[in-house]
Amino acid sequence: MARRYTVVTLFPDLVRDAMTHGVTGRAISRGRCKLDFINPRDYAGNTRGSVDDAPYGGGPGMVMRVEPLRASLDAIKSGSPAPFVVGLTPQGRRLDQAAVLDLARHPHLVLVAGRYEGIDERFIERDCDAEWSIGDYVLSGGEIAALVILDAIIRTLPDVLGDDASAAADSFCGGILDWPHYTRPARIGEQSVPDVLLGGDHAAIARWRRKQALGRTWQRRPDLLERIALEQSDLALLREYQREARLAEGDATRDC
Ligand code: 6GU
Repeated sequence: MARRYTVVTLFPDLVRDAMTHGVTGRAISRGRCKLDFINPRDYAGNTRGSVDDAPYGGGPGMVMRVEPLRASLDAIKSGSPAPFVVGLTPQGRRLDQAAVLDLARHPHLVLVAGRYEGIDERFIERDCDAEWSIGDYVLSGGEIAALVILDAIIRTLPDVLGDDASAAADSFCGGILDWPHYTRPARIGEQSVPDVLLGGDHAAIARWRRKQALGRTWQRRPDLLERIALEQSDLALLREYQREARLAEGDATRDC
């Protein structure tokens, strides 16, 4: 069965339009997944008619009301097996590739994009199965977070990427960064492609790539390396990279 994704949002067009491009657009048009939308404004009810209200306790901004969100979920749930409901707010756990792979297992995922100052906590508490954030910065709403999450999930689905190996080789699959990539021409001014990539020795190329991936992770994201146990062969490659990096740094200092 194709995966189903429902976004609860006040701005369905924003999310729909962005999803029509590239990998996600193709996945949808080929029926690998289904994307639909619910606008809480359509469920605002006739008591107040608005989707937001002032915060209890005072302070700036408005808070999204429980009833339109709850009615939105009721509209989705009628008929289908229970979906997994995710609230998107900066207060959620921070998304990473492991979380993406976990979310990708659900046949039906509902992403609730918050707007205004926040969502009434009772909706998060009672109606959401999880609360996720996409990083330590504040967005004006959860729509862009929903796009990020959907893009990340959909590219992991079977038969979505042209070459399944390219999903497996992505940065973070295996917990480290990707190696550097090059294409023609082999030389642009004084910038040339590393010789090993031009040679056709596939074992040497694989070794060079692994070493670059490990080395760049060590330089740029040491926090990632702390979370994984490296095999002896990887440790040896990383030591080699570190030795070369220190030599290059020594050369640079001498040049100054
Ligand atoms: Cl999910 N929502 C908002 N509004 N801001 C964010 C976020 C989500 N994740 C990071 N910043």
